[in-house]
Amino acid sequence: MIEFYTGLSQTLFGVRRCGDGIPVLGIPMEDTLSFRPGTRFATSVIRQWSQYFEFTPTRDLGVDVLSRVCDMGDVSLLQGLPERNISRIERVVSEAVGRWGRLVNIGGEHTVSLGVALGLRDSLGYGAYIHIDAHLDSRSEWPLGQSLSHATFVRRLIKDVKPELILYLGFRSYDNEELDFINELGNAVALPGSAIKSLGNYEARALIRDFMSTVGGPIHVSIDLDVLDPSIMPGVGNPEGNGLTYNELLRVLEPVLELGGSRVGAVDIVEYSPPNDPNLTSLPTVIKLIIDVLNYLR
Ligand SMILES: [Mn+2]
Repeated sequence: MIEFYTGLSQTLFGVRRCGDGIPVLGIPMEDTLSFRPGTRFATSVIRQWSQYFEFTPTRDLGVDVLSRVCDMGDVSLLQGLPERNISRIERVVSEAVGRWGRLVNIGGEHTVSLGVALGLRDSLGYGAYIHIDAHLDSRSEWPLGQSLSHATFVRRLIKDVKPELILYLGFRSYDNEELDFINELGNAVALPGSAIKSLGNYEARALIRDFMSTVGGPIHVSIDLDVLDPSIMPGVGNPEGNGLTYNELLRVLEPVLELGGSRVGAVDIVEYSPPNDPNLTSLPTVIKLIIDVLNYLR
């Protein structure tokens, strides 16, 4: 029995509530911030607007995407208690992947991925953490004095969950402290956004195949929407210039999900911030990404 399951007026794309199928879980946690607030509103806005979109993925794989999806609703959270909220997320995710084998999560702030990682580990074990983001989120403290936040949680994830492999994709903004930390890990690879832009699709797939061939356990993919360029994704808390186009994101995301196959245990799509999204300009891209992720999952 899922413990923190809440009621829904509208489900994502009008799909049924879980149920059978690939579960989608809303995690509207927003307890830590360094800049513009608003991610707590993402799940309700995405659910409401998704009613009015066609369900067409970028690539037709012959799959009726939404027929195999169900909506779990949102995790019920406390305000301003990140440690307790992470524990709640851990318990819900652990039960969900135990029952369904996989889970797609809609944030909320990026820190939710720590709770997802813990829940996945508890239930199925943990292989790789794949962090697709403009930032590395690997500071020891940020804001200074705060060791658990959206800018530090990867450090905590690595310490607590001990992934076999950590793959950072698409970063273009960092502190030297983070680069030093990553260089010392020994099991981490960091591919900046500039590299993804200059690779061909075939080269990107070959690289990702090499990285992922070393991993046995479940794969956790975490997508911070600010990896995309602010021209198509202004609706984030911490926008960063010269980001990926949507097709450049798919250049790495498609092989990650296809080569990961049934090993992909969780995909998080986080940091959408409706109050920072003028005319909800970013929302069609957020919705396309959710459909594409569900399409590639096997
Ligand atoms: Mn992030």
